[in-house]
Amino acid sequence: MSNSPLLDELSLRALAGLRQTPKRLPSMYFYDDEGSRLFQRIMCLPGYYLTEAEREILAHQWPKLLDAFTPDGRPFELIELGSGDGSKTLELCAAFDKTGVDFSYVPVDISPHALGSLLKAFDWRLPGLRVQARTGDYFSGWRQPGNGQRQIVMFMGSNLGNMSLDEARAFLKQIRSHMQEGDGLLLGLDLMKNPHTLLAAYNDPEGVTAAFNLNLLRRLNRELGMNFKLDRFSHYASYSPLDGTARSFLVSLDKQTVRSTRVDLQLQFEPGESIYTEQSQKYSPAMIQQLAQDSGFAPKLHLQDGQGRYCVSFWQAIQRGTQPQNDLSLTI
Ligand code: AVJ
Repeated sequence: MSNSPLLDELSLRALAGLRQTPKRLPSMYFYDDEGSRLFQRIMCLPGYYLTEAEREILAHQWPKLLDAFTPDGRPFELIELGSGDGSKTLELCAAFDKTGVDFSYVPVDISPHALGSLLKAFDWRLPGLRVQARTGDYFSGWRQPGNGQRQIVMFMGSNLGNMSLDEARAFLKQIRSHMQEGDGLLLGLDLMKNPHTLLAAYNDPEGVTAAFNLNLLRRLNRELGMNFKLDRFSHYASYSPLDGTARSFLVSLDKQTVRSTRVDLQLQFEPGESIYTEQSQKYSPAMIQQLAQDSGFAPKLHLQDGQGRYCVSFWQAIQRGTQPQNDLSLTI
């Protein structure tokens, strides 16, 4: 029962998290096949407004984005980190494409399966668009576009929210380090709002989010040889208006011991003890401004949906060491 040298990096991170106090799991661990299917269902839930709000912003306000991406009509490259199957970006690319602007699309994702579907859908709908899919790590294959094209990096779907503010800052700085001055970054970010609305998004009456959370235990049982009893844990979501953080937990309903047959791991749970499984950060306009400033960007556009629930924020990479031109204070 020693630690298998064959464990992949994600399993090792899961294992390390379970050994911490309090116990936790990396949010990437959600997305096995079943978890990805459950997340697709979450995006269709009436209470999970994020997907619909982001779609609305892109569908209604894309001309402002295009103008910010290429004020002079120069060709640009749109690189999307974590594109998935690209279904959310297809409409945006179709709208851009119709104007005749010259751009190419570079989706980057860890799932070759998702990128395969993406290529098919784009080829069907936008056969003239240059699409260059890249599988794997966000940063290892990064290259500059040819002949001085501006690069626009997209990180949508409130995915940044899974990171703590410190982690987000470090990640944004890493993105910045690959960009040239004047390049752009487009982020989809969820905004602070009525805590009841927020809680409902992470605690649906249909129980899909609970199933998504509990699927982590099923995965641990399968991949790490654990013996979690799924009915002895409960999904619990919380939101703190103080720091804008939604958190999800799996709470042990009894005193229990969980073991692995594959790795050296034995977990004790007291009644009410939890595994912290996810954070989903919500931002205020001031926090967004600060994040941009701390990571080498100047915010240029702040687009919200009609109900002010969600924002798509466009930042420009500024010269390192300069103070940003604070354009946003006027528009926020
Ligand atoms: C994919 C990280 C944006 O945090 O809102 C949805 C994942 N978790 N319901 C989010 C999620 C529970 C989602 N993100």
